[in-house]
Amino acid sequence: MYAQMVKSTGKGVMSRADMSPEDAAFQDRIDAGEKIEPKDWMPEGYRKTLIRQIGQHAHSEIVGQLPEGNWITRAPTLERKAILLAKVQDEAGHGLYLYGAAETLGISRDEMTRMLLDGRMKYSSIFNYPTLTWADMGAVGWLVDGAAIMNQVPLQRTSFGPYSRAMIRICKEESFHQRQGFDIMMKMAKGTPQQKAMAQDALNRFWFPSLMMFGPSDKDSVHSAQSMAWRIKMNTNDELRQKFVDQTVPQADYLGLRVPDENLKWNADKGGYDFSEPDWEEFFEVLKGNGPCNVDRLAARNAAWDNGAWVRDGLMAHAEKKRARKTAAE
Ligand code: BYC
Repeated sequence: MYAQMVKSTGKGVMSRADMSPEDAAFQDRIDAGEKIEPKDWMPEGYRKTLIRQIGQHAHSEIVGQLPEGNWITRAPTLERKAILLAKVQDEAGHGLYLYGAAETLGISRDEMTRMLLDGRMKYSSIFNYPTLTWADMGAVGWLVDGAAIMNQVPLQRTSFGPYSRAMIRICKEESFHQRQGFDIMMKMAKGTPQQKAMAQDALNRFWFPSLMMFGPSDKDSVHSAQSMAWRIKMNTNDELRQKFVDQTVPQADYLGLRVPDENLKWNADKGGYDFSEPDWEEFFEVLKGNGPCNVDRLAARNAAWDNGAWVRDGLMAHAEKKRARKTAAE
């Protein structure tokens, strides 16, 4: 059985012997590659893990609009502005599909939002880094969306139906995002020496934070083993990180840029690059709220929530009036 073959990383996997008959029947469905739909029976841990992961993913899409939104008014041309605006709007859409998928598990979007705003739910560490120059728009599209795609393409086959269907559409749009980022990098890297230096600087700052997006190393990953047994995750964090490095280094070479890692070296035996681990201490500090932009990001989301209260109240009052009118007419 697939579930029993999964190597235990961090926390282990529930063994067959410890499973209730319902748990075992559920695991059989997962092992047979069946999709789980919202009204199907599911273990509480499966439901909670999905709410945590899909909710965190949705929040990442929403908070992820902030570092790029920062550059919409300062894009260098009208065309770049229109493209960036469309990309940022796509991220809002991704957040909405994902909140919708999580809501099928019995939690409301309002509740998830409250949990983001008071720090009970996370969003991706990457969005706690600032976007300082226009070249950062290139690096974010190329590296951040590139890492997101690497993680999300396998999630199209994840076991929970609504999540896997949301990922199919999201991945199509992410491919466009990554290409627009690479296109900005190409223009900058092949431009003036000053533009090339900006592109290199953006790569220097975004390289290791992008590697952190895949989560802690497998030995420190708390959820990977059980999430893989349930086919919520299809790969370990380290597997995806390695694939990302192997895909991205030749792209940096093509741009004529240098990946900021002295230990980066092709390893013919493993058929992939050896590379330095990110600074995990920094990663866990960012997760605790101590990254360069954590305070700003949460302040911006809290302000958006507070400033939008009148819109939500107005919509609720309108819906209530409509309902009352309909009841009176019946
Ligand atoms: N940032 O046991 P682990 C995007 C937490 S792209 C923050 O390995 P898991 C976008 C983890 O939650 C980004 N927290 O966890 C791109 C756990 O803490 P809790 C969004 C992280 O869940 C461009 C603890 O560390 N993509 O949206 O098995 C533009 C232990 O980790 C991070 C997704 O969310 C991190 N980087 O694996 C706009 C993809 N890494 O919850 C938007 C879906 C780990 O126990 N998510 N943690 O307190 C996943 O694939 C998995 O959740 C992860 C982590 C690979 C991220």
